[in-house]
Amino acid sequence: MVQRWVQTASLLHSDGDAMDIAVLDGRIVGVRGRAVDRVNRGRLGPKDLFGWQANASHDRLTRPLVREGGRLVEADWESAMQRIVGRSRELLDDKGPGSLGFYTSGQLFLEEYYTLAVLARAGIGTNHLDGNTRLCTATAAEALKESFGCDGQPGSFDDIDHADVIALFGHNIAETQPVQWMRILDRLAGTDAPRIVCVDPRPTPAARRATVHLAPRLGTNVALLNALLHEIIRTDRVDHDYIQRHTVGFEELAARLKGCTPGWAAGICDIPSARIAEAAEVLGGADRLLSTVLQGIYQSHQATAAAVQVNNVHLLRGMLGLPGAGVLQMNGQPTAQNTRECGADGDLPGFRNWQNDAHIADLAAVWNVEPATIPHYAPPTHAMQMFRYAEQGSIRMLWISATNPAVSLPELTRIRSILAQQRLFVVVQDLFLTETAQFADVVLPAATWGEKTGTFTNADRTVHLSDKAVDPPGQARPDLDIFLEYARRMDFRDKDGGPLITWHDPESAFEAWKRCSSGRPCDYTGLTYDKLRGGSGIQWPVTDQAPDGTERLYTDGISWAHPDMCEEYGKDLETGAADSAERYRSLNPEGKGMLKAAAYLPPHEPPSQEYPFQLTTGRTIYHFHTRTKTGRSPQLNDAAPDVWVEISTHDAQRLDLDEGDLVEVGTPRGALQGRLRITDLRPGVLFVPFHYGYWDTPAGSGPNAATPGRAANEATITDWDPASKQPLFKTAAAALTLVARGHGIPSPAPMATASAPAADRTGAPQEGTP
Ligand SMILES: Nc1nc2c(c(=O)[nH]1)N[C@H]1C(S)=C(S)[C@@H](COP(=O)(O)OP(=O)(O)OC[C@H]3O[C@@H](n4cnc5c(=O)[nH]c(N)nc54)[C@H](O)[C@@H]3O)O[C@H]1N2
Ligand SMILES: Nc1nc2c(c(=O)[nH]1)N[C@H]1C(S)=C(S)[C@@H](COP(=O)(O)OP(=O)(O)OC[C@H]3O[C@@H](n4cnc5c(=O)[nH]c(N)nc54)[C@H](O)[C@@H]3O)O[C@H]1N2
Ligand SMILES: [Mo]
Repeated sequence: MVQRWVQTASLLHSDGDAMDIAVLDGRIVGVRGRAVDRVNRGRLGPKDLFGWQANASHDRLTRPLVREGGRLVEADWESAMQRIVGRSRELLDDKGPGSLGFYTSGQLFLEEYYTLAVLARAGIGTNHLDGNTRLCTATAAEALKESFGCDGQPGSFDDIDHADVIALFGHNIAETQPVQWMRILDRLAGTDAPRIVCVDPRPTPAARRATVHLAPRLGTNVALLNALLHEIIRTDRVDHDYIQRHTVGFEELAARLKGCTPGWAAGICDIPSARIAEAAEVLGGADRLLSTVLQGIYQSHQATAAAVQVNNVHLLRGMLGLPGAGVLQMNGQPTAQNTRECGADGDLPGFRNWQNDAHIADLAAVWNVEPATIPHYAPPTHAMQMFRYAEQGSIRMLWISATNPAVSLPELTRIRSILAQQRLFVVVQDLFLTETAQFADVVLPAATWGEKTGTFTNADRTVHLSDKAVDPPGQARPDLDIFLEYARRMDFRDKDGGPLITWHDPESAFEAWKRCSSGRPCDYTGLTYDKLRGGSGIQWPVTDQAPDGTERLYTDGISWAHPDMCEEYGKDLETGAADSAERYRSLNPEGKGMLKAAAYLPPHEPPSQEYPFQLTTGRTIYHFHTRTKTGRSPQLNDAAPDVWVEISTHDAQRLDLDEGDLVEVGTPRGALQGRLRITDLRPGVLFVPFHYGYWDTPAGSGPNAATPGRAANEATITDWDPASKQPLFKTAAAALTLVARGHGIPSPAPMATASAPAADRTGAPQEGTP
């Protein structure tokens, strides 16, 4: 019997599926979907249904740990906080604010990010604050800034119900946002089924249902998109009136696309040119086009350049701001939007422009500090650069909250060696003794979803409240309380000598954030906790003029690209070189949508004789990231208990490999082992899920002599997109070697997903594969 239902939303993807937590005797005993909510109408995915069990896992951290004589030992909060504050003060005195770095998450709450942003930027005064959103949606943010001058999701999930064409670019939606996929399935089963265009080298469920499935060679998204744009312009499927009124850059884009014919792209992408033309025909013929973009673009070669070309399709066709016509530069993590808008990543709070002195002055006024207090001499440091600074020794303290870089960053041998350095003081704030926590000097036990209150915003700007349902285990504390406690102990002051941080709990933090967001695109001023209780989530901006929120942005042209308003002055998509305010003003004086071209450049690490495969990595429906939660849920763990390696029928046949064979995937960085799954994957490609680290193996924090590598990131490359600085997890060259025959042992891969065994195992190229 359930005693109470407590309102929340899912924290295991960016959908924001609204749900209630069932409470019995102070324990979580289940969840149910919230039928009133606009996002999911009561539906839930497998992780939503089973993931909550991790909260009550027996191995939750319940006390702080500190390193003594090389070992982590239990301590009380007083001594753990004293160590952190002591080291912070020492470093501030000896080396200055640039020696402290904060690496946070896309999984905390808005109130927590905002507090962290204020304490890091105005309290410590460091520029080194970023989120794991850098690995996740930095490209979404950058692409929105490049095209629309500002972050902020243009479209709405409701567009799925209205579109006549849905185009998925590098997005395995059936596995990563299953509830929105259910919505697409509803449409496909109805009388007015949309046509699907799917661009993905794997046979994802969406690819199997697509009108046109394009499986490009990895890292060639820009060539493909340029050909699609070329065809849309050649066949004059452009909305000239929209272009005239709402955009700049059309002539240059059209000129730079000269020669980008389907025939040209066919050679680069290794897709028949007729298939590219067919996709262009579907996109060009759409009356209401919805496009979604995710990691197959963001984590692949030329990430921002490719994501911007998807925006270009919509600007050219005037497909924005109407039911069914919109672009979703999708988020991945549940609260990634908040990391970005609160300035806990490489942005300033409220999408303020670090190069615009008026924005800095405005932020300084909100915080009551001098403008010079807020570092803005350079763009905020991105995560990959922070790890570089730690490697070189200029960052001496790294505070890692709610992320597990010892599994999720590229080239793990390097990451482990950075975290293991004596001179680097590492603080890890987590629920579990993760691979990363094992390198920490201080481990802080955190409360999580269901154990603390806060708000968060999904991929279509829907804000949900997540109420506390149960107490955290032992001495674990909400991240907000930890940050507030640190700020209090550090005694951060404003310019009048008052406390810098004036709030003390989630709701007062939310009210403080509302003041910071006022007048900015992500305006929360019309929201309150009360308004978010009981009914549906609400999409920002929420203001006096839009008290019930805003379903779609850009319903009447582009709103926030004006030079005085914009979040960024733009970058060169090929090199990442930043443009100046003057140049932005001269190119886009009235703040219109920007059509920006990018030439295709070949991937940096092409296959070679030694490394003949292209390696890509990603997800399965049953697991979330490094599995700290889903690996502790029996149903989810059993559904995908160990790593595997996907290969095409064609390559398996050629190399005489069979399902279940144990193979090693090696790159110049490192290697991992897994059992083979033979699928309808594009020939020449290997796929490895990145979920499997070491916490549940005898090796603990990394591979050792007895345990071979199994994390995908043993093999990935230290390289990033020049514009968004997002690391490349989806394009590396790799070698494959047989370790042992499977002799009938199947691979542990799920059977009914993108990992499904190939329909035809004869090795003949499949219909639909290039
Ligand atoms: N079940 C589950 N759901 C999740 C998550 C999870 O861990 N598990 N995580 C959440 C988060 S944080 C994120 S960021 C999202 C990610 O969601 P997705 O982006 O949908 O997931 P991925 O599997 O990373 O990558 C998507 C697809 O990109 C394709 N791809 C690889 N390389 C290329 C390329 O060069 N070009 C193209 N066009 N495609 C390519 C892959 O074949 C893969 O099918 O999922 C969110 N939802
Ligand atoms: N090869 C490869 N690597 C990838 C990707 C890929 O596709 N391929 N995808 C990248 C992407 S998109 C992402 S988003 C990242 C994800 O990478 P990570 O962020 O490293 O992955 P998680 O396992 O989600 O780590 C979150 C941590 O926060 C802890 N946690 C959960 N809730 C709370 C809380 O309330 N408070 C605190 N303090 N801790 C909490 C969890 O226990 C967990 O240890 O991985 C990236 N890495
Ligand atoms: Mo992500």
